[in-house]
Amino acid sequence: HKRNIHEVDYVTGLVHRLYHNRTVKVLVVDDAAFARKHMRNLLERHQLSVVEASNGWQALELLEAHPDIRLAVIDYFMPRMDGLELIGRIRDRHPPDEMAIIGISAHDSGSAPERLLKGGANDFLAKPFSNGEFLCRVVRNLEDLDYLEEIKDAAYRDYLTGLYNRRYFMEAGWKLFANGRRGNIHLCVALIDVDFFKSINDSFGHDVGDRVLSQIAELLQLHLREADLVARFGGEEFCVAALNLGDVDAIRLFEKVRRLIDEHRFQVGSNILRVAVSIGVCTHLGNSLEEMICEADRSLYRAKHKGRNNVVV
Ligand code: GH3
Ligand code: MG
Ligand code: MG
Ligand code: MG
Repeated sequence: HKRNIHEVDYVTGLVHRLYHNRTVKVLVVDDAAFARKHMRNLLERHQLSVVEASNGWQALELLEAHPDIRLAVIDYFMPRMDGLELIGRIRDRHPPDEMAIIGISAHDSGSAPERLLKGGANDFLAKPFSNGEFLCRVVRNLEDLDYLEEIKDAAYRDYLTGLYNRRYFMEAGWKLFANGRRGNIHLCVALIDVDFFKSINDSFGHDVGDRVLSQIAELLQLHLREADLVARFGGEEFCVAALNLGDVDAIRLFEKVRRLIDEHRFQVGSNILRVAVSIGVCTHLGNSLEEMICEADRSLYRAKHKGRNNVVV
């Protein structure tokens, strides 16, 4: 049994490396109870957490109840709703870079592999499969999701502050704007620029400046709502798309943000610094997101000219 032990070590090692301290949930969908049990045993032996469905409807319910399911292993031949139809329904809500699907069917099931893959499965496994191949495919598909997440983070996040970057802001903000146009949400856009930031760099060094920017990012994230979109737009400039605030509430919110930063003591090493920001806000939905940002920028310009450390709408 040496080979088996090696397989187990390989997979356990990968699962451990990928998911130490996290449980990863796998959905197993098969109308045959013995097949579900077999897959559950294999997955649980490697610290993966398993939810089981014996048909498509149950699978869809479980996906609603467990939004953290990362991978679904789905049998092709099932009564009423087959694996192909189920995959189609899952893909309406869960793209393949967020949830992986492995389709399975008997090795002699004709075009099933091709249909499952075209229908949205990330991978295919023919029955009967060895324990080793099953586990390797599970782990490889989970690993690919992790790689994609890393790549997306690198593309969409700012390295220094961990906030979203301008690219993400424009993509996600565009969707918010479209929602605003449909009347589903109210959107306002604010640009926040640090006052006299160059002098912080000049007096204390670039490193200290970096730490101040990171702390401002933390303050923004802490005090804006989760649904609000916060991004680092450029050097010492941040952009916020805030949802569902009336004009008065928007002014109040950004006035609060301004005051918060003004009153905050930024501790960097042995230095304790005070920093202020100017904020320009656009509270009415323009013709485009870009137009709203321009409007916020004009307000920001006025805020600077009025003497900085203030909010202009
Ligand atoms: P104002 O009140 O008019 O906004 O003055 P300011 O000094 O903040 O504006 P200015 O545009 O003249 O300078 C911005 C400075 O921000 C210059 C640049 O070196 C600094 N900066 C941009 N990105 C970074 C960064 O990532 N880290 C650090 N430490 N400084 C940065
Ligand atoms: Mg079946
Ligand atoms: Mg500035
Ligand atoms: Mg600036």
